[in-house]
Amino acid sequence: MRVIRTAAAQLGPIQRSEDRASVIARMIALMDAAKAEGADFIVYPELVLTTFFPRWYLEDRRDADAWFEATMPSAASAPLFARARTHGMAMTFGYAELTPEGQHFNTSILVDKSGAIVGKYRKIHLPGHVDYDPGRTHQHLEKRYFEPGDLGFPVWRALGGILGMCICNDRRWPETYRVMGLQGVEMVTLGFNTPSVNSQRGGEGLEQRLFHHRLSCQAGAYQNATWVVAVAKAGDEDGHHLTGGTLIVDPNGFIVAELVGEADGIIVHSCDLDETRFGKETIFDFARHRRVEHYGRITAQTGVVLPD
Ligand code: ING
Repeated sequence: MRVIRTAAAQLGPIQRSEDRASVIARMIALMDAAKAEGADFIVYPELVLTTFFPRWYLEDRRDADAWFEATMPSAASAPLFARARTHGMAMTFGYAELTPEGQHFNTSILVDKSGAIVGKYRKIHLPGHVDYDPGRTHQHLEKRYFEPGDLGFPVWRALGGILGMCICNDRRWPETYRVMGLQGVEMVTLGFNTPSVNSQRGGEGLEQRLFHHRLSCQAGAYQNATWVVAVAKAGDEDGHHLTGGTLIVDPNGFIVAELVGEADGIIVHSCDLDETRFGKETIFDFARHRRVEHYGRITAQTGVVLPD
């Protein structure tokens, strides 16, 4: 048994007017609740310190820097790191990273029980578009405000196992999980901000979005025999609704816990990393079953090459 008692900590809506101190206070309250349920690891959403700002078009991208963190821990998030150390609780959370060189990433960090940042991931699959798109019911400007991640899909030895991170749209791409699966990952954590309606297909509503969200997380977990912990920022932000769907998937692809509603809240589950062994040693024993000589297109091509 190698159990990580894991809390998935959903944040409800963060309005554009809400400041970081208020958000950090909400995150600390969730951490206290997780501690009370015996958690030793807490997973927070993507871009958790601010509203989901890629919905807002700004002519001058530099004006968006107000939503970024130039240091981490930042002054605003220091109380969260302090509380985590007090609780002896490891954590992950997502934020907008502005590097000293002036680069912009949609980033997630892994912080160990001592409060040290032991892992960093920068979102690779950026959805949306760069310029204002009048054809959309709402904007989704991640390609405007962020660069694609430059750290690959790393994993880290932490909390007695092998952990990895991805972010939101990454969960829809099988390559994300497989690259970590090929490194033996036993738990993938991810945060997400998912608009409840498709800005290009009005008929696609909340239930379809939640279906695709669960499908993506369950497939990634099953096909790589890993736990997946997916945590929403949910609810109505300045009139723009984000889905809930915070959930924990076991290494066989079964959802073992899902949070109902769109407010701040936690689900806590004892995730035994040894439950990954059966899948990794039988149906998804990559060394015995994969035939890489036939997979060339996956890295040779970016887009589709149609037959003659
Ligand atoms: N949000 C959405 C997500 O992947 C999206 C964007 C929604 C893409 C639905 C495709 C379909 O959940 C982020 N932040 O990636």
